[in-house]
Amino acid sequence: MHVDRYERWWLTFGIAMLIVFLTMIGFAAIVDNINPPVGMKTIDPTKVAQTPPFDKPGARRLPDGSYEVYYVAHVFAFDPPALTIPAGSRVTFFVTSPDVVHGFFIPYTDINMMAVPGWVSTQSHRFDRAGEYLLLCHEYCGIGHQNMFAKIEVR
Ligand SMILES: [Cu+2]
Repeated sequence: MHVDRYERWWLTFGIAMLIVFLTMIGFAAIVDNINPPVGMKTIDPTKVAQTPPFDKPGARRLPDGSYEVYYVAHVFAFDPPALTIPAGSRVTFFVTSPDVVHGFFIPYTDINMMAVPGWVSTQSHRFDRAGEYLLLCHEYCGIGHQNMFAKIEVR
């Protein structure tokens, strides 16, 4: 079978790029420990309001001084709408949604998640800097999306 010289170059280039990208993904997965979420908790989205601990959203202080915060993201608000935590606290956020997909983003932190019906998303952050943080929905969720935010006060 005859393969044109330029076609052979492009084939070689394409296969080389594929190897480069797969190597980069493998490197990120192993060295930087970047992996797709596994073992995520599930929840019945029609029963979020009756399912502990999402039946009483808010913060719980753990014996080691860290916090667990349970948030329900729904059209078009976060529950709880306001939260106060002491500076220096490590906070683990648990988020779910009873209706549509929402975003869960706190600027100037590493908290950036999706609130997906049926799933519980989790991420942790240590709030060393005191101040008022904004919690935003950054996933278009409907006509009131631009009003969907909450406040976290760290003091
Ligand atoms: Cu939204």
